[in-house]
Amino acid sequence: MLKLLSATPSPFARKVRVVLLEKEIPFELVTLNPWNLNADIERFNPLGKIPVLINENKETIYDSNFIVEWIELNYPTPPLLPTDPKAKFKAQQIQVIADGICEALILVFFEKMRPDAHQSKPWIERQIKKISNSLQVLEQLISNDVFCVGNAFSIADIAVVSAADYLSLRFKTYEWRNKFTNISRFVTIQSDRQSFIETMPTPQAIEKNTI
Ligand SMILES: N[C@@H](CCC(=O)N[C@@H](CS)C(=O)NCC(=O)O)C(=O)O
Repeated sequence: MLKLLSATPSPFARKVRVVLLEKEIPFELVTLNPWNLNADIERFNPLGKIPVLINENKETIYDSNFIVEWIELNYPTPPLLPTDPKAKFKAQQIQVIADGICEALILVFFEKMRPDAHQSKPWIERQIKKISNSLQVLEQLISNDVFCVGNAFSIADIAVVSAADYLSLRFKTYEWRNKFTNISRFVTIQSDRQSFIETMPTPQAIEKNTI
């Protein structure tokens, strides 16, 4: 059986969990905290990051985008990566932007965990600008349709919902829903989906002295 190393707040692991649920692929979920020093994820991924998928041959697959491609190749039904080149391009583009928002947000989150005197305000501002600019682009790319790309549920929808819910979890003061109403409407429409309900992000305690 496939095994997924995951963490409860992780938007990247969530994308993979949603893909596995949507395709009804049985898998063992192993929940870790990648930030804790004893998590020892390097055994599976030299980058020390989750998600990591371990397949039946004990091969380790990491980086959520690559995991999604691997799953799509091996479990094509239902398709979650469009096959039409233009649609695939748009879906991948949306995924890259949504993931980038999460990466910038992680940097803000950890910078803010430092004592005030050690925080770099320009660094935080730089990351927040990436988040705002990217949300602005997503706001344009997401029309008023139910799905981000064409008429089918895809990785683009999964990536946007994962990023948006992660913003709500980690950056409450940002109030993205007031600023980006297309994204907000889209996320509300999608929120009834069982795979999203089952994978709503929740915080994990991070040990002191981790960063
Ligand atoms: N590009 C990677 C990002 C994965 C990532 O940043 N994971 C975080 C958790 S949300 C992590 O494990 N961080 C631990 C670390 O950087 O040491 C992906 O898409 O899988």
